[in-house]
Amino acid sequence: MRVKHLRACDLQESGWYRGTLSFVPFGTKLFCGVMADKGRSHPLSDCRRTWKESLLIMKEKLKEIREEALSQILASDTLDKLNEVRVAFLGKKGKLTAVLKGMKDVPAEERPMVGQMVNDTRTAIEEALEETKKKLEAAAREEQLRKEVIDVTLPAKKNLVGHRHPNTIALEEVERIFIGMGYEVVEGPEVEYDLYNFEKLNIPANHPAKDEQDTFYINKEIVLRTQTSPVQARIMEQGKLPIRVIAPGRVFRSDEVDATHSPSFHQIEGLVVDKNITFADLKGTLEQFAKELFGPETKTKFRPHHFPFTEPSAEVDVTCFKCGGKGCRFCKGSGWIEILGCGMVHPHVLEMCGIDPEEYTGFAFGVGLERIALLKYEIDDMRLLYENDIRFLRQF
Ligand code: 2NL
Repeated sequence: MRVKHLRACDLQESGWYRGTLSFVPFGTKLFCGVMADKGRSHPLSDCRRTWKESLLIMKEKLKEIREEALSQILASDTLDKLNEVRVAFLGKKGKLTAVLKGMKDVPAEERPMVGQMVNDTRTAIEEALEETKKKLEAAAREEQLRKEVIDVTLPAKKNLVGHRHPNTIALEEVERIFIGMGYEVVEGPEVEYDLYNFEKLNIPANHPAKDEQDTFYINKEIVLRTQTSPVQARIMEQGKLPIRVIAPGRVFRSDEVDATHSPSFHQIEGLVVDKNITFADLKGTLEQFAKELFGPETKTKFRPHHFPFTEPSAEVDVTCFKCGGKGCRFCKGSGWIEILGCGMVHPHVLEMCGIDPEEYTGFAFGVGLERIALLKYEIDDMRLLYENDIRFLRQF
C-alpha cells in the first residue's frame, strides 16, 4: 500500500529516523517512493523533497557519521577502545553498515553514486582506524621497550652458591678412600629392631649400652639405632659373601649436648668378611685409611680394647697431624689422637648372622663422622656443626 499523506520531511521532523540509521532515507520504502520521482514531487504526494535534496541529506548524514567516527577514533587511547569504535561504525550492526544495508532500496541508476559516497566514508573511517591503530601499537611498543630497558651498568645480582656441610665433606672423603679399596657403601633404617641393633651384635639384655640412659626406645623391641652395625648385620644375613662394605649414617644416643656429645650424630662402620681374613688385613686397611685421610706421614697405633661384637678389639690412634707426634696443645701433649674402634668380628656375631665362623672370618671398625670433621677442620666444639650458622659453615 502506498502511503501518500506522509512526507519525508515529516518523518525527519517527527524524529522518526533522526539519529536512527536504520531509518536513513534509503532504508524505507516510504522514501524510495519519493526519491524514485527523481527531482519531481510525486503527483500523489505533497512532499517537497526532490531526489537531489534527498541525496544532500544522505551526504549530510554520511558526513555526520564520518565526523563522529573520526572524533571517536581520535579520542581512543587504547586498542580496545579503538576496536569498539570500529564495531560501532563498521560492525554488523554498525552505523555505516546500516546505511549500506539500505542500498538495496536505492534505485539502480543511483546506486553507483550513493555507493561511491558510502565507500568514501568507509575508506576514510578505515584509514583513520588503521592510522590510529598503528600509532597506538607503536606507543605500546615504545612503552614496553621503556619498561624493559636493562641498565647493564648496575651491579649484578650475586648468585649465592651453597656448598657441602663439613660433615658431608668428611663423609665423602672417607667414602672416596674406601671405595678406592673396593668397598661398597650401604645404608639401612634409622629406626631399628633391638634384635639387629643389640642382640645379633652380641650385646646381651643386661648390657649397659642398652640402658635407657643410652638408648632411645620406641617400644620394647624397637629403638633408634645406636650404631650403624645393624646395617652390616642385615648384610651378613643376606649371605652374599665375601662382604666388603662401609655403612655411614645417623645414629642416636640419649646424651646431653656438650662440646663432644649430641643425641644425634653420625657413624661410619666398615665390615669385611671373607675366607682367611686376619688382623693383619685390618691393620693394613686402617693404616692406609689413616695415611690417606691425615697425610702419608701418619703412623697408627692399635691399643687393646673391648667391644662386645669384636674379639680381639682395639682402639686406633694416629700421630698428631699438627705436631707430627711431638706433642702439642691439639693432641694434649701426647702426640697421638684417637680416631676409631675396631676388631675381628666375634665368631658369635657371625654365627647369629648366619655365617659359619669355621669357614669365614672378618674385621669391622667404627668411626665417628663428627670426630673426623672436628679433627680435620680443627673445630673445637661439636655444636658448631649443628647450628648451621652460615658464617661458620662458609669456612669449609
Ligand atoms: C667405635 C667402635 C666399632 C664395630 C664398630 C662391628 C659391626 C659388626 C660386627 C662387628 Cl656387624 N663389629 N662394628 C666393630 C668395632 C668397633 O665401633 O668406637 N665406633 C665409633
